[in-house]
Amino acid sequence: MTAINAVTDLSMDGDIAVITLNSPPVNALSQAVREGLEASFKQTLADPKVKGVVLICEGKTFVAGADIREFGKPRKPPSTKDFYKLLDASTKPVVAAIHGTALGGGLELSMMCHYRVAVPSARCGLPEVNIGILPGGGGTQALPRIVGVERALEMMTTGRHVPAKEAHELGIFDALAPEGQLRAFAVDFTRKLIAENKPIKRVRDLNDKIDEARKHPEVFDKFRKANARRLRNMTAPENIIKCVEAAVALPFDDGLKRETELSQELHSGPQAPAMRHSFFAEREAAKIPDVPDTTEVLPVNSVGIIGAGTMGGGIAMNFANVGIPVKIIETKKEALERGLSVIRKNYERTAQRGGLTMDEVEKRMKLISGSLELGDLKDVDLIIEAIFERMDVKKDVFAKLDAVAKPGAILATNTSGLNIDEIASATKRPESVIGLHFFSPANVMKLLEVVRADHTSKAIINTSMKLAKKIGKVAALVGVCPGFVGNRILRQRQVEAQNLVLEGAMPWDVDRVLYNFGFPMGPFAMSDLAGLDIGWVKENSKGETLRDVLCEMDRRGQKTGAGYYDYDENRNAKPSPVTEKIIKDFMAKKGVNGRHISDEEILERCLYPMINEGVQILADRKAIRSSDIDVIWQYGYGFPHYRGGIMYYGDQIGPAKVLAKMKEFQAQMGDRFKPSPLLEKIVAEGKRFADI
Ligand code: 3H9
Repeated sequence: MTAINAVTDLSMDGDIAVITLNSPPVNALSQAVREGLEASFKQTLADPKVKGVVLICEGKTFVAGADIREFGKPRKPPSTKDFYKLLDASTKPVVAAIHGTALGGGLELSMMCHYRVAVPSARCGLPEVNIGILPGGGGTQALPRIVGVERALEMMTTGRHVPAKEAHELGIFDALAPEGQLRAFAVDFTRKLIAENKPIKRVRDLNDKIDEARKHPEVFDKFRKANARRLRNMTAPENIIKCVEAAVALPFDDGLKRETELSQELHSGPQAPAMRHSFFAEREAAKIPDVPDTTEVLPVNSVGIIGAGTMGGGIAMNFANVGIPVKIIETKKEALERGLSVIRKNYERTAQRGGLTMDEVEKRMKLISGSLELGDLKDVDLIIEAIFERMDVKKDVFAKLDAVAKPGAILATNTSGLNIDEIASATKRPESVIGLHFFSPANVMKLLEVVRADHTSKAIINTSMKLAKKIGKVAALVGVCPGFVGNRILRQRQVEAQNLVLEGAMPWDVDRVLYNFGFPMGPFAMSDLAGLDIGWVKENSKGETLRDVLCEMDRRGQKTGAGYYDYDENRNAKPSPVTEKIIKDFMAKKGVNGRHISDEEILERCLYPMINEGVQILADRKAIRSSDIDVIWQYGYGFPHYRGGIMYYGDQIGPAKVLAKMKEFQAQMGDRFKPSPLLEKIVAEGKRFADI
């Protein structure tokens, strides 16, 4: 074995050269890796003793892409596109041997090689769109030549990780190797290519899939139209589509040039840095300063859930999905059966859409059992309480759990805002109590707020953060306060949305502004979807708020066919004259003369109080860093990723402007706009929210 540089080795297996990259954690294409690759390709391709080359990686993965940490800085040569020239000129076969993930620049590098073999557990994809850029290492020109235009557009605009079996069927991987035998398989594969005199397969020469699209140029506009809603406001997908148009219309090298231009456009725009921030924010959120990675992780091999309602059922699915058995406890047989049947229906719906086989549905359902006895949770490692939000009832449940659960079991509550210290006080083991706040629908939403109470042990915090990753969630650690971090900030927006409506804006005006900003829906559409009657009690309703009046009229949202909006039979929303009249009556009663409210004012009044609350949350030490708040709002509330998160957005506007506007609104409308003292302080010190 010869070391080419610190991250690249070269060894010979007979007449096959094996280039091995070893650059933890993910073998990203840092400058050192690019230099190592260039030197080893040059050396092996020029060496007459070498008949073929295998490129393989050490560690947990093949190359997972360009080194994102180098973005935004001047890039030094060689670039990955330089490898095209080397490999295209080669008369010896070069085979990429893939395990883990071949992503972005990693997959591009492998597509420059002449063949690709992979183990069945490998995945591949071009996920650049998720960081606001495009596959700029030739991927937009190479992939359509292998998988066809439509599939390439789908892969590159979703950034999906394609499993090995599918990649093999699509022709991305030429062969699948037995698990654990990748190197030997790849060397044999290369030897066989040579023995059988197989031609060198250069992606630039593949034309049949491109020819197909030349006959159907309408495919691009069809794709744009079909995906308009999903891709709205984002700049990267449109540039990706343009690159693929170039792949179809231009010779390969001209297509590469066009790709570089369109890639540079994205790198210098605002969305790429925002999405890069999101990428690192998500990974940073997993790090807890006083809970090092070396902290004990408790085994979680079984889970108990109290409550078979929508939340309990959704939470249960997360664990069954990763093979952890779950026992759901209910007080009544009918409620338990109803809950289990909803879970089954959810799985079956996924199966109908092709997301699961019926075998997998049955396997997962077998992992979920029900019981009416709390005592049946005596052996489980983690218990999550998911019943309705009443402190007295939760305390009662936790006192009972204390008597039943085994020593060391994690006792979690899914409360969305109650005081977890008080809940923990019902037990004799507050160190075992933690909040695991899932978001609805719990089997879909990616966010998990892990809520640290006063006495929660570090082992339980570490275990919860690791467990979140295992079940596919993005976790952020927050402190106990009403609404925790996400809902505490949401409250600001909800209050202001209501105020705007009582001053002259209509619900659909507020919704339109926030939708256009990039949220999946506005606050009123969201209330209609969730149900206006959540937390509404008929007996106590006195028609004092807009919501009271709507609920009293049985306009309780989408489920009743009307709420803030009117709905047709397909649940399409229409502005409602009924709601408009109620609002106008309210305003008349209060003597308010409605005025036109600009879109700018709507946006500022909804968003700036949220940013201000975020600052106060940091002052109260209820979130560790401002980027954790970004993660929470992106994954729990649909804040657009391409804007980097609510606090990052605040930094782009500038803390000084946020403060000035808050003061202006405070003077006009009162102390609900009172700036946080910390906001005043960071503006005085010329700092950013990210510095807090
Ligand atoms: C690209 O390729 C552009 C090209 O088209 C242009 C021409 C070449 N760079 O996620 P994890 C770090 S754009 C730098 O917790 P997992 C990450 O920050 C790129 N660092 O592990 C973390 O560091 P730390 C296209 C990276 O096992 C550590 O690795 N590729 C990169 O859950 C572990 O990460 C992508 O977008 C990187 N590319 O998941 C793939 N990737 O420990 C992005 C990771 O200090 N990466 N790190 O916090 C991923 O999707 C996941 O990291 C992966 C592993 C699935 C690979």
